[in-house]
Amino acid sequence: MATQTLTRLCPFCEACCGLIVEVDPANRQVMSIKGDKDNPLSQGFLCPKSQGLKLLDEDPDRLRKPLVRRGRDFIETDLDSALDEAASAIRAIREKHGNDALGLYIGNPVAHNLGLVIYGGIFALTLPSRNMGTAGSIDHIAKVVSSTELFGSEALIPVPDIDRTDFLLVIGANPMVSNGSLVTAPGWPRRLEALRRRGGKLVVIDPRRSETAEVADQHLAIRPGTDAILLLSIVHILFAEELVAIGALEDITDGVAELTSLAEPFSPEMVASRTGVEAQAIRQLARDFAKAKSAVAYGRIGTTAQKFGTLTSWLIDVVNILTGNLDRAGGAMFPLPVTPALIYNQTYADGTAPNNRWRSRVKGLPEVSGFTPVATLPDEILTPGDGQVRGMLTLCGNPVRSNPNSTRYAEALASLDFMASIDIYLNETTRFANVILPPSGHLEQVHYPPFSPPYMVRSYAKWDDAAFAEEAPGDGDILLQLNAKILGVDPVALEEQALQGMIAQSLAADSELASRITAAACFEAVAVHHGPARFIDLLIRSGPFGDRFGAKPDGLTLARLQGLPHGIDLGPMAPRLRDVLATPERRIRLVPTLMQRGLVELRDELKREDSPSALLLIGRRHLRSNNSWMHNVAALAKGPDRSFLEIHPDDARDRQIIDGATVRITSGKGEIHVTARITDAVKPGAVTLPHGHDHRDKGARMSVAARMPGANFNALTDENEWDSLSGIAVLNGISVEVVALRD
Ligand SMILES: Nc1nc2c(c(=O)[nH]1)N[C@H]1C(S)=C(S)[C@@H](COP(=O)(O)OP(=O)(O)OC[C@H]3O[C@@H](n4cnc5c(=O)[nH]c(N)nc54)[C@H](O)[C@@H]3O)O[C@H]1N2
Ligand SMILES: Nc1nc2c(c(=O)[nH]1)N[C@H]1C(S)=C(S)[C@@H](COP(=O)(O)OP(=O)(O)OC[C@H]3O[C@@H](n4cnc5c(=O)[nH]c(N)nc54)[C@H](O)[C@@H]3O)O[C@H]1N2
Ligand code: SF4
Ligand SMILES: [Mo]
Repeated sequence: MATQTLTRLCPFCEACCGLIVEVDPANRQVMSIKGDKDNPLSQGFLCPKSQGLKLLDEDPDRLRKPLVRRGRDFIETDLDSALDEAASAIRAIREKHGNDALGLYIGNPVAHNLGLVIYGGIFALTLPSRNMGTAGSIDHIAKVVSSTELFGSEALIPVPDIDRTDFLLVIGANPMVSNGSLVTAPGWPRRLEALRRRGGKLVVIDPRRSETAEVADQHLAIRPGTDAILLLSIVHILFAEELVAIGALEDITDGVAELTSLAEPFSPEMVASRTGVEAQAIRQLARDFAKAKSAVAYGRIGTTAQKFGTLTSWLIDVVNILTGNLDRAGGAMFPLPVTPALIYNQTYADGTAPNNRWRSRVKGLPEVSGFTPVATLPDEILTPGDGQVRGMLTLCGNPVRSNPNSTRYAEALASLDFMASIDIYLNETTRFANVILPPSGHLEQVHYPPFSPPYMVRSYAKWDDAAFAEEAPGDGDILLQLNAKILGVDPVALEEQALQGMIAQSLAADSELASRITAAACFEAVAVHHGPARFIDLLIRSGPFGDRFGAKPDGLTLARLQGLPHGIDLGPMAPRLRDVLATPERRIRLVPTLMQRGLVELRDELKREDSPSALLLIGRRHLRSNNSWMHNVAALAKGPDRSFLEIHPDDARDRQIIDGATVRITSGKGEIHVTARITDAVKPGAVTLPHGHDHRDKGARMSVAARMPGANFNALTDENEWDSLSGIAVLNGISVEVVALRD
């Protein structure tokens, strides 16, 4: 047995950890997966999910052959027949009912799959529909909209410089478990330890004493959904105590006076009872943050997938700006990526923001970056009329677990004329498909993280060739073939046309490059590679670290990157906002018009009273889980029930709930039964539960996951609750009643 040792970036989350993978290529076997100590970014860190690279392949339930529906059953078939069946059904729908009748659901793992990102772009361009959406709309688009309004571009999302900051304020994120999102900094435990060792401070604002709060200097337990008013109060204090010092960006920042008066009413005393955080603690936090040598506020899903997601995302950056911490070392910075953002990368054009340009047909949710919020796709499917969705394609998505009111999502999918899925499992969602197209394993595909470069705390790149010969086409290849079949064109021609389009775009935006190289020569240069690699070569070479097609002979090319087993570290973030600011007036808009609208809604919300018996349900993540999947891998799924409700002792006592009791949780949308665990880690009035559980649906084929205890969080969430500025779904701060079940 001849084994080989190769390096790989883990494709399972945004951390992009470097792995050492020992394989036996002849037998297509993975012997071991370890952290790569020589990877400059991750330095040996890895989490248990990394083992999925081996275990997912070995899972007998993982689909290996395409499935097509025949009555109630699926039968296996060959890829060509399955693609033909899908293509002709989709073509028929588009011809009969129009472009918008085909919906596209782009799930989270797409963000980690190069082929799907590149060919997904081609699909969206050549088969346009208003009913395309991404998991971003149940995840982070509130931040996308806030960055667009502040800085003019979706691609300008500031990243916390955690390796150099003196004060890290984490709001609604739990990177000790999630490993970070919208920031690629593998190894949070080591990095947070380093922060403390250099005398820095970590403060966490979270309704739950999370694993990150456990290692923090201070934890402020906030009432769910009230971050925006807490942040407004911090802004109030910064002005009242003359702590505002914008520094280097002052001359390009508008709206300071306006902000002063907007924040005026939000004294800490005024917001204390609503947020559940004492006035003195808010005041001290504002002072500590402002006085730290460098400081950065960072927020994630607890601040985005909530009622005031855009306002909260905006205010986080406002605090960074007012304290002089935007675009400086130790603050919130804009990474210089080796390859640019490939999704959510639009900027203001002719004075118009790349969002809100149109609204969804049925409920009027705003578009962002050309995408409709996925949570409203069931409305588009179930509501008759012009533009009704009749067919769906899902890419790595499980909306029947991940989206609000998932019960209705299932009903909607069941009512479709046709559905196809590119997925590795027959699960809660794909069971509604007519055709399921499974890709080859991860190690049979090349890997380059398409989504993460703009969020890396150091400019970094690594390319992974396939470890095993391909036994079936990869995800991207399947999508390209489907795309070509729907259009009735040759896939090679379709891809080349797209590559030529990207080259033309690059040259049009880069006069220096265009003055030296023709599109044809550029094409020839990158065409030495195959498939999506050609697109990446183009982006690397024309990018800030590239060889600029000969002008910088020492610069990076894909070929050079292929020879670097641990990738290449091209240095820390450096100030750059001045050069890339993309608002029409090339200035920072401290108070964008959109936010003023949001503030009116926020003031109305302050007047609303909750039912006295209601509790506010928020999410929780588990280290060995990945949203709604990886639950069929026994080694990751084993262990005690994780799908329990965390409830504070006071709330449990009021409801006569004892530890370990089964409780019923009800919302306006549904009910579930789970075990209650009493803990003071959660704030009174709040309860926590992980999402993505319960895999017992009839027709799914996940034998391990089906035995895993758990209930579906999103049976409770409401599809009619969204952040009006971005359309992001409200997944945190759900009003629920909890009662003990007596059987
Ligand atoms: N192990 C593991 N890692 C993952 C994932 C996974 O499922 N498992 N999923 C990946 C994905 S897709 C993403 S997007 C990231 C998410 O990355 P994170 O956002 O870091 O993930 P969470 O652990 O959900 O942390 C959100 C925190 O917000 C808190 N919270 C909830 N509501 C509020 C609120 O109203 N205000 C405040 N201040 N806090 C609130 C919760 O208590 C929780 O601690 O994680 C990624 N990494
Ligand atoms: N209540 C609540 N709901 C949430 C969240 C929350 O915090 N609370 N978090 C939200 C967030 S941040 C996200 S990102 C979404 C995620 O929601 P989705 O993107 O809808 O789905 P996932 O749960 O990530 O499931 C991924 C799907 O992709 C398939 N898959 C995995 N790997 C591959 C692959 O390599 N190729 C192919 N073809 N298929 C693959 C899996 O089988 C599964 O069907 O959930 C959201 N939903
Ligand atoms: S944190 Fe875990 S899942 Fe994420 S990239 Fe690293 S090893 Fe993979
Ligand atoms: Mo996510």
